[in-house]
Amino acid sequence: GELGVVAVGFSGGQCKPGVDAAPSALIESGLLVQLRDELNYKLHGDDTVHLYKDLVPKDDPPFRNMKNPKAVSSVTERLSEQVYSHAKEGRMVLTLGGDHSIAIGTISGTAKAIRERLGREMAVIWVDAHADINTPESSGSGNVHGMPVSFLTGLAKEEKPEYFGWLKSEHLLNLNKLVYIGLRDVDPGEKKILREHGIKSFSMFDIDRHGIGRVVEMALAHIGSDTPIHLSFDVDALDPMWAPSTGTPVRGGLTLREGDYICESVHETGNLVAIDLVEVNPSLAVAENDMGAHETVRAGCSLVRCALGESLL
Ligand code: DIR
Ligand code: MN
Ligand code: MN
Ligand code: MN
Repeated sequence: GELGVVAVGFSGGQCKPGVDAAPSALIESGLLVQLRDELNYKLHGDDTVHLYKDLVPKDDPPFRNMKNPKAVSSVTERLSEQVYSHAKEGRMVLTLGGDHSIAIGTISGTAKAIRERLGREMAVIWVDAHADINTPESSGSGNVHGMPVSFLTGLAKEEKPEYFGWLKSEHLLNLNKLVYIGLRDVDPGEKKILREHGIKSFSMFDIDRHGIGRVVEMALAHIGSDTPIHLSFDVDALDPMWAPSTGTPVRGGLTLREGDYICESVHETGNLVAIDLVEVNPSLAVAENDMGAHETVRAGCSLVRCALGESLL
């Protein structure tokens, strides 16, 4: 198939440097070559890592409690157009982040393209230790990587174009088309939002209770067959044993096999239209073991290959 690749070296949605180096690390470890030579994808785009330096303003004071609001807004606006231009041609889109704020760009871009091409609303499977559904007002950190889902679903709204006001109805995701897997560190304000809107969520508790096979089955049943799926995978969904090099690791997470299984199952539906891999931060290796970064990059590559069909026999 045809694969649009967008490498996004952006870290402004949170405060730790290094997550902007992830796309290079993933590409240098051979991911794109494997997708081309082993999984037979025709790659569109390039292995240039987009840094969007021209879009990051010198002066970017907090707005409604958000940190780096203009930078995140203008980078995701540009990214939204890039992803849209791949998806409207019918290409699968792979975005290599970057922190999870970039999903404001990727999901808005595919949502718009799928509406135009297929007249359909797509679904999102958000695999993460965190719900990333804070509004600017409910967020304790002010980091926009904890808010993308609230902007993408219209729970957070802003008129000013330089502060996400560029997001229009065609970019948005229906709350009943959103499913979480892997949650285990959800803020009180986010729990209230999940509850009040009845958002479908499978926490680590659900995975322990039912097993990953049943959880994925229930998640896909909620979405419905024949619905285009955007998979947004935060590597911190994995247990730090498998993915230690990430900004906000939370113990008690998915095994690499469980993560790969989610990706394989989504591939198997035939409905995958886009995948994001985010929050790999190669500079955050564990003190006593500098294999951490290498292992995290390897885990990220495995997830992407599984989503793109590596496990098919
Ligand atoms: C926290 C952490 N809920 C926040 N979020 C993270 O800052 O809003 N998301 N780490 O990946
Ligand atoms: Mn490019
Ligand atoms: Mn997370
Ligand atoms: Mn996240």
